[in-house]
Formats: sequence, C-alpha cells, structure tokens
Amino acid sequence: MRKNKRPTLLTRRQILASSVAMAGTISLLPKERATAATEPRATDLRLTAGTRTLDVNGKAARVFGLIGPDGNPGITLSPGERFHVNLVNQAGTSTIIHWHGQLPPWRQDGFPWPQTPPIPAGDTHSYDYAPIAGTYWMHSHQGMQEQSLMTAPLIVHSAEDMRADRQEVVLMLHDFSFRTPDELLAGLTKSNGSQSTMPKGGMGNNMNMDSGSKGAMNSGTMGAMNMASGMAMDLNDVDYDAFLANDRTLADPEVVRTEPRGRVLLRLINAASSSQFWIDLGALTGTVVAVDGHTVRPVRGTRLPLAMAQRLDVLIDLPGNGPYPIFAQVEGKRVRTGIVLAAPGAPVSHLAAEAGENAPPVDLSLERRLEAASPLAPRAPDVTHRVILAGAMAPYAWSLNGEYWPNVTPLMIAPGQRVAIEMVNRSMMAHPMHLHGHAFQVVAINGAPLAGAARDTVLVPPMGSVTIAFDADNPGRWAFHCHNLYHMMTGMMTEVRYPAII
Ligand SMILES: [Cu+2]
Repeated sequence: MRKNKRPTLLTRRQILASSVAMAGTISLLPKERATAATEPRATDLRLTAGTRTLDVNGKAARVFGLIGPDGNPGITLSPGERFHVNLVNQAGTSTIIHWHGQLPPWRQDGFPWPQTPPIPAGDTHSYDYAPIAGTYWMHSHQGMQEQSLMTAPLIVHSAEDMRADRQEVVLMLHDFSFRTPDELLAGLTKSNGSQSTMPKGGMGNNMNMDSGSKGAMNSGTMGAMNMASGMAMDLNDVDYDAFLANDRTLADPEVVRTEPRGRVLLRLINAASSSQFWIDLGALTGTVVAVDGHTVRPVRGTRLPLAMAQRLDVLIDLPGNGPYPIFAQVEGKRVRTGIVLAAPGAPVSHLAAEAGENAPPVDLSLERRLEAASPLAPRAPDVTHRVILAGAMAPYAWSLNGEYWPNVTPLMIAPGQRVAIEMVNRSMMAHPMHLHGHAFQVVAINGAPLAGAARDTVLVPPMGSVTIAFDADNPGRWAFHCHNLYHMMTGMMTEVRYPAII
C-alpha cells in the first residue's frame, strides 16, 4: 500500500517498477519468515494513528491511516506473539481503535465506553493481550473516522502459516468519497422520502423498490412475497466516488508479483463503511479456508460474496504466469476495484473499471456452504435473545428491538452460558451484524439449523433471519451492531453485557 501521493498516469514500465517497491504487500519467503518468528521482539510495537494523502483517480485525498512498526499499514504478528502495542495518536483529533474480531479483555476492545474513553490527540495508549491467529483488521470506533480510512489489516500468523509454502497477499477494500462522512450522513438523514432526494446512484440501483412499497414492507404485514421477485431490496445507501483495493483504483492497481505457478493465500478484508462486494477471481478458482479469521472446511469458488467487515482467506494455485486480476465488484453495481497477480515480466494491461453487468446483492449462498473446522460443542442454549432489525431509508433510521443507540436495553448474558441470538430482519436492507469480544457460530438461517462457520460478522438478509451461538466466556461490556456505518450512526447498535461489570 502506498502512503504518499503518486502520479496517476503511469506508463506500464512505471507500473512494473512500482510493484517492486511494494514489498509490504508481498510476504517474505516462508523460510525467512520462520526465522523472524523465532526472534522475540525487543520492544513494544508502535502503531501510529495519523493522516496521509492518497491519490484517488488523479485527485488528492486527505485521509486517516494506521501505520505499524515497519512503516506499512497495520500490524502483522508472529505465532505466539502478544498484541503488545503502543497506539500513538497523531491524528490531530481524539480516536479509539477497535481490534475487529479479536477477543481481548473488554477494556482493551477499543470501543468508547465511559470506562474506556477515546485517546486524546497527542496521547499514547498501550495494549497487551494474547491475540487469536487469522485475518483480522483494525478500525476507529470514534465517530465516522472509519469512513475516512482509519482502518488497517491486523494479521496474526499461525504456526501453520509459517510452515506453508505460499505467498501471502492482503487485499483490503474501501469505499471512498471526496465528501466528508458528515456530509454523507446528512445526505441520508435529510432525505424526506421522495425518491428524487435519496442519495442513490442512478444507474446501478435498479433493484430499489419505490418508496411507497417500502412503506408497506415496513408495516410488518408482509411476508416474503416481494422477496420472491428478487427486486425489492435496498442496496448502497451512499453514492461513492471510488472503490479502493489497497488504497488504489483500477486506473492504477497494485500489481503483486507472484511466483509462476505459485500458491497464494489471499487475505481479503472488506473495510468499506457501507459497501459489499463480490470477489471475482476471474479465470482462477480459489479455496475458501477461513472466514473472519476462523478456519472452515475448504469450499471451492470463483465468485465469493464479502459483506461489510468480513474477511475471507482464499488459497489459490496459480496455473501460470498471469496476469490474474482479482476483482471486487460492488453489489448492485457494475463498478469494481481490485489488484493484479502476475509473475515477474508478465505484462499487465489496463483493466476496465466496470464489469459487463450489475452484480447481484451479496447473499448467504457461501454462508450456507460453510462449516466451522472447530464447531461449538453440542449444547442447548441457556439463554436466547431475539433481536428485531428494523428501519428504512425515509426517514433514515435503523434500530434493534425498536431501540436506537445509545438509548438501549442491554442484552444480558452470564459467564458460562451458551448464548443464542436470533436476528430477525424486518427491513428491506441486509445488515452485517458484528458482535464484539466473542467468536460465534452460525447455527440457523431462516430457521433452518446448520453447523455453520465460526466468525464475528454475519449478514442478515432483508426479511431473513440468522441465529448465532457462542459461549459467554469474556465478561465485560460488548458492542453488538450493524457494521454499515450509517446504520450504526443512526441507531443500529446495542450492548451485550455481563452482570456486575463496573
Ligand atoms: Cu444495517
């Protein structure tokens, strides 16, 4: 990933040359990494929250960033290494960073509870916990800083990662606007319900129903009838200026040099604030080996849905030199972003920034096929919470059980309990629901039981339901929310709480 503004119009020779400089996205050979893993860190890791300037389609963009000890975005930990980090706030404003999917003690979770306030500008805050291995990420939980790219990868290597003979490639996705997040939110909340004022893109949103139908859908009297048409749901609240893959667009994509016929572990992270993608491997077939950092039984695929905040680990055996574009196409739209895998010397030509047709809505087609490699032990839940997901585009507000954050009733759980949460979506948008501090297993979709994936974020489709289960083993105060930033900001968040937390 680049940190500085670079010219957009590059010759192909310059593109090839620039890829050599991107050592941060090309992992070391396994042998070298194994050596590094045996050497204990001499000092705490320094993570700096700051600002940087990107070049987005020829225009300078001032954004936030989280730069790790090696000068690259984020942090990569060796097997067994603790998350022993000094977070230095040089962002010029207060911030607090959440280690998404990790299971730290609650006071280190990076959520602005009264007990754990944001870090003032200029201050440093220290963290020290035992991380879990896999593909994770970090993002601000302060205001809407996430939309301004206060995000970065958090990769925790396992011993198996070290043994494996493969090249690791991290691909982080963003949605980007030259407008401020406040302007984007104001554009949504000031909508009065008439279609003309709704901040929707014209072309890619032919799946919107008219607002009158939407009102009917939210009356609670409907069933799945409109869903049967497949044309009734809302997609893409915000009309973005660009979609980024490792901070770049397809006008100037990152080219990752790979070994001819090499094996790649693609660590995909959807860090977009309000966009979901279909990962399109093109001519390649991949094997999904983990979701949200948690190992699943291998599933093969070429087009893979990736909801907000989710991650996918995809193993790919390259059949030749390439180039092999890895596209991420926005649901409901033709626009896409991506990177290119190519052996040294393999020519890389211009890639179209739009696919031939709109991508369908991101769905649970992959979720239904996933099975956790380490499922929960069979056990009936001690407590089941039912949570109703509701809201609409006009007025733009989203709720859980009819409550709007911060005026919420916590979902109480107790240590040692097996907890189930049944999420029932009574809105026409899909909601990627994220629970802090716990890995859960997906145990039912639309009431049908399954032994699904272990993960930290699951999509609940329009008018659908998803049930998750987990063991209450991490006492504290934990946020539970929709990971669409604008849904969260207008109320779609609650608390999962253990008793006697002070
Ligand atoms: Cu939502």
